[in-house]
Amino acid sequence: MKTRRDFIKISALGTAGVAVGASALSKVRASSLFSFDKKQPLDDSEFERTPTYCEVCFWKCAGWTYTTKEGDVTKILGNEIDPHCNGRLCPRGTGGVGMYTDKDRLRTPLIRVRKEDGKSVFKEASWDEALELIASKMKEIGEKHGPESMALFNHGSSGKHFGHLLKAFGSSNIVAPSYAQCRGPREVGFVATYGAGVGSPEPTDIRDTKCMVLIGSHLGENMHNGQVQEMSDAIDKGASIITVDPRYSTAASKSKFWLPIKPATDMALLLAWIHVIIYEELYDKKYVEQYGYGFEQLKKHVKNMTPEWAYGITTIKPDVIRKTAREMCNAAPAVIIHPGRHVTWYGDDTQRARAVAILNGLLGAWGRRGGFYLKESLSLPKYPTPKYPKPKWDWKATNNGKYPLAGLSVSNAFIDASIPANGHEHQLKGWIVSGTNLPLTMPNTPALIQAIEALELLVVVDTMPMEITGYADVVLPECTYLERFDDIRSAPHREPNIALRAPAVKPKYDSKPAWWMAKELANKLDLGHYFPWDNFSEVLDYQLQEIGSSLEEMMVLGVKKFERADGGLYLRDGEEYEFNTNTGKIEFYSTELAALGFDPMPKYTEHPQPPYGYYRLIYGRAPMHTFSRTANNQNMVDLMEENKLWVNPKVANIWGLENEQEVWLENQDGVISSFPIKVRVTERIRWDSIYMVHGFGHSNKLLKNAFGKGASDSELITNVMMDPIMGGTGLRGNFVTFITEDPGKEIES
Ligand SMILES: Nc1nc2c(c(=O)[nH]1)N[C@H]1C(S)=C(S)[C@@H](COP(=O)(O)OP(=O)(O)OC[C@H]3O[C@@H](n4cnc5c(=O)[nH]c(N)nc54)[C@H](O)[C@@H]3O)O[C@H]1N2
Ligand SMILES: Nc1nc2c(c(=O)[nH]1)N[C@H]1C(S)=C(S)[C@@H](COP(=O)(O)OP(=O)(O)OC[C@H]3O[C@@H](n4cnc5c(=O)[nH]c(N)nc54)[C@H](O)[C@@H]3O)O[C@H]1N2
Ligand code: SF4
Ligand SMILES: [Mo]
Repeated sequence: MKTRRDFIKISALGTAGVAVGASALSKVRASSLFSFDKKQPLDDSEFERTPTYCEVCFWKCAGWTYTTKEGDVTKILGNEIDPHCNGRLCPRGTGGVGMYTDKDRLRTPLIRVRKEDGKSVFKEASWDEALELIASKMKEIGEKHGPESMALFNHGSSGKHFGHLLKAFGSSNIVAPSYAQCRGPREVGFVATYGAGVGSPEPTDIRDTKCMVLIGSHLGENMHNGQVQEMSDAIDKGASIITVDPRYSTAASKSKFWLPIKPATDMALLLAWIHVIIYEELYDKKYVEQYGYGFEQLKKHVKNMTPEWAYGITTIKPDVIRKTAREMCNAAPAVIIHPGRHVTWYGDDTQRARAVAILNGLLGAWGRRGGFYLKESLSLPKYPTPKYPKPKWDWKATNNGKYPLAGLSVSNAFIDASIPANGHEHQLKGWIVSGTNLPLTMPNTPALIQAIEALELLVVVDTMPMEITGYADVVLPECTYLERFDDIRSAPHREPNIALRAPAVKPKYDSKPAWWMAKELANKLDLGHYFPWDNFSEVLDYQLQEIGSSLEEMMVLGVKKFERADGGLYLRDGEEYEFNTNTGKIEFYSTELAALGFDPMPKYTEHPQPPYGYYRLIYGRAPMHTFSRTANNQNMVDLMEENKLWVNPKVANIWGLENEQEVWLENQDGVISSFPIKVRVTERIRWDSIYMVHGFGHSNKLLKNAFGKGASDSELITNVMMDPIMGGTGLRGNFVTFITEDPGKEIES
């Protein structure tokens, strides 16, 4: 029998530095190499089932929480009709039960009483006491500095409830690191090209693709469910995968071509591909002529960007660059140059996303079967509440005149605007933080700490005692997603669809749902009229009735699909289509970037390479963990307890490093990792880089499973390569060296 671990076991190939053809492994059915829960639904006579959508990551698969008649959660299974998961959850989704059963959960509100040796000492408090304190502090901040100086940092469903509260209070300063530390540059790059962002789930038509190019996008380890399932199916149907990654990823092991690129040089490869496709006249002429703008400028621009030019930069051989370009063209338009998701790498990320968007455009992939489908979602009516007051300033002011194309607020700019010494005209004085563990999420920890120390109020809403809760003035324990209602999930897909999350069990301990906290806080802030419901289920029922469903129906269905309203899933041959850009066309030459003084077409910029004795720090995902949020979950710990440091054998030889040996890392700025990490010597990583899975190295001792396990990439990321176009923080310009003796660093917790 296959165990969950089997699918990530891939034998190491001694091929670092060259492109490889199809390995024996890729002949194995791909679907058997990815692990999903395929168990049949439980017998309904013994169990009750309640609809939910998953909160272990933000793919938000819909499923069912099964409970015994006694009210114990036994299992979570996927909803068969959900297009995000097709009835199968990933290991983290089924393991979500562990979030509910975690013994280390926050149990009661906490108020900080003092700091001892820089560490917070909390006392337990009643809800009334904790909320009263927050409300009085918020009022004080509002009166002293204006309501706009309160900000919300959030990730996930709970943030929506606090967002509503904050807007009612008079501030629209709401931010999520999933923009400027994640997919922001991709959205901006695609908007500049197609007038539309990519969004989530990505409208990549993977199931029907004939060729998919993954550029540092490691689907399979990046376990976004529907995409990974479709990729398995596409491989089984003979699609070729081209993976560009300095590391032999799971995806690389299933690829026809693996291009072990020198990190930070992807732009040169992309430009060389564009060169080949244009100069070998392999692009989609009809499509480019009908929909494209600026083709001639692009052609001139890439004239000298030959595969030979790119070889010297990327270490990818010219014939491999040509071969892979032709591979894409042979499949076009059923081809996807995947836009990636976490794309804040080197500071020119919007421009790299532009190059990806342009390449897709040349191949006619946008709006085509096997390329990108035209997504559609249902917009839900808003529950009637009073109009929000108009803030005097908003998040754009926190950018201090920078990042003109930021489409959403920029978390690092919020941090800058919270540090008084930066002298911003518009400063932030209080934060509510919900569902984001900033110390393990934001680069440049010293700036984060400086900002936190200057705040007049820091409220943290979380389910677990995390690194961020340690800094709070007030901690509010949220119940897990299995214990609460949240907003309806209405995500864009091939067909519009909605999913319901309802509580399967009562909240454990003294934890509460975010909607309740926001409402109670509103009452104390004299804003109760913005929350005219006793239970959030009333809001949901209202919204559902308005679209011809009901809470009752959705409790039975869990997921409901709707007909498309907006035309076809794909562009029809020669169909008129106006893109939402200045020219109404796909802009190979961006008029918007040009008008703002940025390069209208992407250019290769040389980025620093590691100094002697240092290696580039790169990181990524493991299929059984989500960032730092699963590190303490027993179900996930059973599958992977800590991260390891991938080191190339050549490097291990030079340093005399052995498998399982513990090392500490020191970065270019002298920052030393708080914890050691065990070495894993492997050919699967280039010699100029080291790799670790993000989300480990927890320093909060209250996390009994996670404390001190593995190392944190975040604390070593002190050099941030800023994207001037939209404020993204490039995280991959940090270099580390090894320390083999315990440096005796003191750990704060
Ligand atoms: N160094 C480095 N930094 C990164 C990344 C990286 O790979 N390396 N990745 C980046 C990316 S792509 C992203 S999207 C961001 C994501 O980073 P974050 O925005 O921080 O998101 P998570 O890690 O999911 O958030 C974790 C927090 O949410 C809490 N939580 C879990 N469930 C709930 C809940 O139901 N309610 C509440 N209130 N809290 C809950 C967890 O306990 C934990 O404290 O990080 C970015 N930062
Ligand atoms: N299991 C799991 N799945 C997840 C998540 C999770 O936490 N856990 N998080 C989700 C989220 S929010 C996001 S944003 C995505 C992120 O996932 P993706 O967008 O797919 O990937 P990244 O984390 O950016 O990329 C990691 C890969 O980039 C490679 N890499 C590093 N440097 C370079 C370089 O210079 N060039 C190239 N070509 N490659 C490079 C690394 O070796 C690694 O394989 O994953 C999502 N899926
Ligand atoms: S991909 Fe996995 S963790 Fe993410 S929402 Fe789906 S089941 Fe949950
Ligand atoms: Mo992300």
